Amino acid sequence: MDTTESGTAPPALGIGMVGYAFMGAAHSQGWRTAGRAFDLPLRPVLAAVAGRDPDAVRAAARRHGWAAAETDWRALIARDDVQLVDVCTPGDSHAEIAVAALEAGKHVLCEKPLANSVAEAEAMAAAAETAATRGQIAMVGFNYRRVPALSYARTLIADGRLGELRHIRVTYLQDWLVDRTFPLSWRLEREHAGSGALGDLGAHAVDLAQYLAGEPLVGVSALTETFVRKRPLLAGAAAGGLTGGAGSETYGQVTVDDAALFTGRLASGALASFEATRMAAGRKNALRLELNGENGSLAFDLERLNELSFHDHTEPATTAGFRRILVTEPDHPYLEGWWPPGHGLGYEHTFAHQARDLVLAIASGTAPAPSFADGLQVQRVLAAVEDSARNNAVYTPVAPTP
Ligand code: SOE
Repeated sequence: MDTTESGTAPPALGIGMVGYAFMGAAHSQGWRTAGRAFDLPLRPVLAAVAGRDPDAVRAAARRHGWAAAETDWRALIARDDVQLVDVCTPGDSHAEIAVAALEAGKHVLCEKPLANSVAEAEAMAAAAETAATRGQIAMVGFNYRRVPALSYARTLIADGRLGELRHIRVTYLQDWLVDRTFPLSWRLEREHAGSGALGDLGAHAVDLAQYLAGEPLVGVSALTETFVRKRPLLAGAAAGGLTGGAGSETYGQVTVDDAALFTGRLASGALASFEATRMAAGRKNALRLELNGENGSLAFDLERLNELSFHDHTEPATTAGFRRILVTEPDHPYLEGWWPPGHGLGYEHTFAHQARDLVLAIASGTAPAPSFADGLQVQRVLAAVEDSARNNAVYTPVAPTP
């Protein structure tokens, strides 16, 4: 819908997106649908997309509905019809693009993890803080906060339905790297991706744990591993996404982790455990969470994302137990924009919800969540995990006395 109930179109908010692979496609979908599903005070307009390859960026613009294509992200930022810059590039260019966009007076959405290092994330958070004094908004794209069931879980926890939290368990398992011949794409190179499963999947896990608990992690202890250390170099252009592209005969070094396992303590004293891997055969996008508190427990599985399991420990023990809440009621978060109860949402809707919330923050001038400061906090946890894994003291079992 391009008009309000009174028939006048809300003012346009021109979006310029940098990068157009998997995340670019997902963000495009979010920008295309947010203003149609939700009654927004500003109308997202897909003004221009930027990428280095002229033919590929023009094809992406056509496919995903962008009005124009640019081959230089600086030209995209400079456009008068772009008020918000959406950064969907690999992590090594997040800081440069986001800071330049903020300095040029634009609002910014940046994919997760915020950056490849704490130093970059600090610079981005500082730029966002300065820009906020000029009314600009900067948000980091932890889209899973916008799964209705997880948003609703946050409300239940904030309302005290779990009581004092004791445990948070998060596993995020994928399997697209099980195949040893999967080529050495940018996601496997530290200089481009910052880290491996840790930054790619562990960042979501950490953000969700902190978001749901409403408090930060204050300490971690970790193990990381790279199971396949050499992979074929890409024969041609990367296919983008998780499909790799053709590999050559020559092999190169994998410079990131394949898996990260860590424990953590939250500010309140609750204990958390995390597992992130792209090597769990059969697990496609298995982001699973469980939280246990004094008064109850909540569990969630991204592969069944319309559902939330809830156990209310204050109910009589004879009838208490985990029950399934179908999070598709009009009163559940974000559901007012979509289908009747039971008709279900999917992965792509989280990007429409993210776009909606960002537009609302811009229109009302309120601080966004997750902010760049939140992204920096996650980055600090990721760095602490890497430090811990590097320095980990390994205690061997005490040998039984004969
Ligand atoms: C790849 O592992 C990936 O696309 C992540 O980069 C995304 O953040 C996650 O949503 C799905 O998996």
